[in-house]
Amino acid sequence: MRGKILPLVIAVFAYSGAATAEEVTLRAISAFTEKTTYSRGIERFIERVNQAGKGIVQIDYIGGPKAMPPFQVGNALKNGVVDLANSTGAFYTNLMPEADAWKLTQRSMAELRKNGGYDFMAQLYEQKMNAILLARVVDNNPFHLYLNKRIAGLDLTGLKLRITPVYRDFFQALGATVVQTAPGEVYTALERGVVDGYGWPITGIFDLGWNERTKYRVDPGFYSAEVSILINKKVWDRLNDQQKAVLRKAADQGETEAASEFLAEDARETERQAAAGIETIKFDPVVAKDYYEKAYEAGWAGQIRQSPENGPKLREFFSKPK
Ligand code: 173
Repeated sequence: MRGKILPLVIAVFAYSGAATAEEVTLRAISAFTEKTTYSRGIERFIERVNQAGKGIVQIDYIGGPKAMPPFQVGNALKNGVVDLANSTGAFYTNLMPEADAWKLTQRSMAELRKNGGYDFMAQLYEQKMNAILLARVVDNNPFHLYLNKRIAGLDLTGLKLRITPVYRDFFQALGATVVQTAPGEVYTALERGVVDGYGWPITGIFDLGWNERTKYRVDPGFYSAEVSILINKKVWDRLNDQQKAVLRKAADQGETEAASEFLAEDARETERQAAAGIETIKFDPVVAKDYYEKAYEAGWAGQIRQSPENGPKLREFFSKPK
């Protein structure tokens, strides 16, 4: 008797396991403050997944920098401490210097997914981050230099600026002294006069109240801010096709809408800054061109210095011929 029942019991369990795969819950974290501009992409992604993924896949949002310092998010994702992360390449250059090259893209993600640029980066994400980049949820969003002291030209000598790796090579090339901080420390640094200005994209300076401590924005903007949703590769590989499809769909939607939404938001925030009394420092066209070109020269030189092998290839994929 026993010899017959046991195999049957095992067979039934094995079958039910395969037919009704259990709902999986993934843990997500953001390197940016909850409910601010640069967490919006993942927060929307989570809403969509939790809606479409009932009984299939759910996401538990741990939150932003209160839960984990922003510069540690990349490591946590790599090591599987979290399953999903919202971050920008500049915040995990310690693991993958090439990730900061997203800022230098002059092509759309749709183009990069076709021209091999995305695939090339995907290999590096797998090797160095143990990750898959599911979606770039910030695009068409230039960076700017914000100041509390006037400048007349391209010489930033004597100015101390808050940076991340995004701006380091460029601002130093113009003579500035730089100090790296997480976004959460910018307000206090401005308030105490520890810095004379900071780098940040065109959107989001109102999120943490920096508008109160900002006199000038320098135009033109440069580069293209990148924030992306990453998933740990081992976690991804363990998901079934249905679970992957739910995540993919929400990710694709996020990447597609980011490109157009940010264009509109850039314009709105530019007006909002002017209305808040932030003055624009505008160079004449020749100087402006020089400033803009120096940004890319310094940015690519930095990439190539940090990765002599991959830097030049990324430049091929990401740049538009002049
Ligand atoms: O300035 C920053 O903290 C930074 O590097 C960044 C990158 C992408 C979006 C917003 C900020």
